[in-house]
Amino acid sequence: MILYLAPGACSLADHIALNEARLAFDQVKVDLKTHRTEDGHDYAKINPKGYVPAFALDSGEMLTENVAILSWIADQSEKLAPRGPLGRYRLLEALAYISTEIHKSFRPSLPPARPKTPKRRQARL
Ligand SMILES: N[C@@H](CCC(=O)N[C@@H](CS)C(=O)NCC(=O)O)C(=O)O
Repeated sequence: MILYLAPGACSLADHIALNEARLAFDQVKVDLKTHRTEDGHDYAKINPKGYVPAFALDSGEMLTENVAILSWIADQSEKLAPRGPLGRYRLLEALAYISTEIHKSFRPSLPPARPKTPKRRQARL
């Protein structure tokens, strides 16, 4: 498994959860400004959404979105998955709250996925 991450980004949550679940994984840093991986690959080909995290499973399938990746990790570990009939929904409740209500307040400090104005248009302004 490979976690694509960036220092100081929300991929830290997946990094912590993988360690808490004691799962073995490789990590590849992504430069969010150049959109290249530390090993020189074009990140757009790995995750066309352009942001981290992305998580490559051993099957070769790619998972994106923190809610999905963190849910997958929780499913691998009894320690992380809440129990009981509402356990799965409590997990989704917490992940949705963090992802939508808390994470959005950190977004302005991160570089945008793509320039807000197309480059050609910017040159004319
Ligand atoms: N919807 C995504 C958002 C991920 C996200 O916003 N990642 C930020 C880091 S915390 C990022 O990569 N920003 C750089 C960019 O958008 O190019 C998720 O919840 O996983």
